[in-house]
Amino acid sequence: MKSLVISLLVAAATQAAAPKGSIPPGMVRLVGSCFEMGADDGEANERPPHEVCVQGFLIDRTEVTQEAWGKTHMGNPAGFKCEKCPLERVTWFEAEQYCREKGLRLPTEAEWEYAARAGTHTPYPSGPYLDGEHAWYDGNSDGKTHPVASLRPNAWGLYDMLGNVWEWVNDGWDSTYYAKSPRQDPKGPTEASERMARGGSWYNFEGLVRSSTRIHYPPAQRFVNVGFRCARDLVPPDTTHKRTP
Ligand SMILES: [Ca+2]
Repeated sequence: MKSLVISLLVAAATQAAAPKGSIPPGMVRLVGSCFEMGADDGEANERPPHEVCVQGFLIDRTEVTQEAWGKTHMGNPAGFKCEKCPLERVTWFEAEQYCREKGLRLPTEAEWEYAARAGTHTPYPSGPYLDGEHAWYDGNSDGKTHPVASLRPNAWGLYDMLGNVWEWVNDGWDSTYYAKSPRQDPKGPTEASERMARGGSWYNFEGLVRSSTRIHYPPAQRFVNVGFRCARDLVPPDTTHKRTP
């Protein structure tokens, strides 16, 4: 527990030092750093844990809501209609298009896990166990999605990274990718028939609602527990790589 507390403090200090600038509303700027991606004690597809470094980037503070999506031309496919709740039943293609039309992009799988961990090395940002204060999962969701940011954020100010809805990321699925992933800004396999989603959802038990849990689906499929959030490169690039202890 002591090391977790230290990690959280270091992480918070690291991100607090991120220079301000023109950060778009609703986004958080994360400085670049290195971290251990994956886990030894999770599912086979989370192994091997491996060090990854990402450049600084911007990421949405919350999952994309139905209210935000409603301003587009694509209609609202959500199963749980609720303006402040995350959009779901969205395909990977639609999510990618939404981000792109806003000058954004889907986060890479590495960026997503870096943001979800917020400097922690434990299964959950809150430690070894999931608590009901940070994530909607089957133990507290009452079988539905909930308005974004209605629970507590992680140490870097990001809401619902775990739970509420799984989040499409840009990477494709390759069962051997973690064993050969580049250390610097991995972007996933160049060819893949399925896309990754991360973080677990309102429907899942706590064993799946972890920072390193990985799942993959055909990109044209819709699920009532899969949504997304967007990210963006920093301009100019932030190539700082401060190691998080
Ligand atoms: Ca989520």
